[in-house]
Amino acid sequence: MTYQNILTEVDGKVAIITLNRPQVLNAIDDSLMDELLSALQKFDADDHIACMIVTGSEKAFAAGADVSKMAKMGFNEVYRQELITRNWDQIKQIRKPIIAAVSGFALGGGCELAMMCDMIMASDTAKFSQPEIKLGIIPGAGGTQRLPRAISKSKAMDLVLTGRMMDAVEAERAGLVARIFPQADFLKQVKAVAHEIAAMPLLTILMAKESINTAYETTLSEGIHLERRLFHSCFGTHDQKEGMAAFIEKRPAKFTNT
Ligand code: CO8
Repeated sequence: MTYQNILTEVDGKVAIITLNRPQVLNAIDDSLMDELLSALQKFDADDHIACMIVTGSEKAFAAGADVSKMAKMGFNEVYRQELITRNWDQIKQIRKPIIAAVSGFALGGGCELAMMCDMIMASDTAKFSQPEIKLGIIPGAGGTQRLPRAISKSKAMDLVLTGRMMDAVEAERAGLVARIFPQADFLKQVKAVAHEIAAMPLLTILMAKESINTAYETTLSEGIHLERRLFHSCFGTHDQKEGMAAFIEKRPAKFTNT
């Protein structure tokens, strides 16, 4: 697939997908989402890749859904054709970790896209908001569901009902953002984290992601049951033997993803 709205790059075991609609601050439309999903699926199936980064420009991760396209839409077509959000749920099927590297604006659908990734790394310029209410709509790609889980009901209400922006420090304090890096070497720092993850045993990476994400979908006892089963499954991998032998022999582990 030739991409018009994203750029892709591979750096060792890390794939970087850059949203690329600079003229509209990476506003998200269906074709951008089609391409993003296609690239994520391609890297997920690629045995040479272990971790993915989704990023935007220095000014904007993504300034939300494309308002000029949405402004022309009516209830009949958006509802009947599942416009705007039709393929978002498929991102959940990606099994390898995805880091959202957010610099500048992550607004509306941009904030929701970042929250669909497995963790958010922010530059010190990042700004998050769900400004939909100012346009007469509510968040439509998980904002009202993932924000309360990430940052509490009270803070989610504050953001969704006022549409105000939250800076990187507030977002990190609230639990939305994992780490903040200075803008000057932001992507370099996020790539270093991605390489650190990618050096871990792949089967174990996949099991850890699956187990953590299950915490959002199920009861505590069912989640703990799944975790126990996956934990036991780790003992069937070569990399568990290697990781523990390397620890005992005081040498670096050589993982083979088996
Ligand atoms: N859609 C379309 N065009 C946009 C968008 C957008 N979301 N955001 C910015 N642009 C365009 C501007 O219209 C402008 O175009 P032009 O140069 O032709 O006038 C260009 O990008 C640059 O923007 P600004 O001149 O406004 O730049 P500023 O630095 O002055 O301001 C802001 C930056 C604060 C980000 C401002 O552009 C802004 O407020 N943007 C809109 C933010 C917004 O309301 N986002 C929420 C959209 S609704 C939504 O996301 C619903 C999600 C539903 C589910 C998810 C589906 C994908």
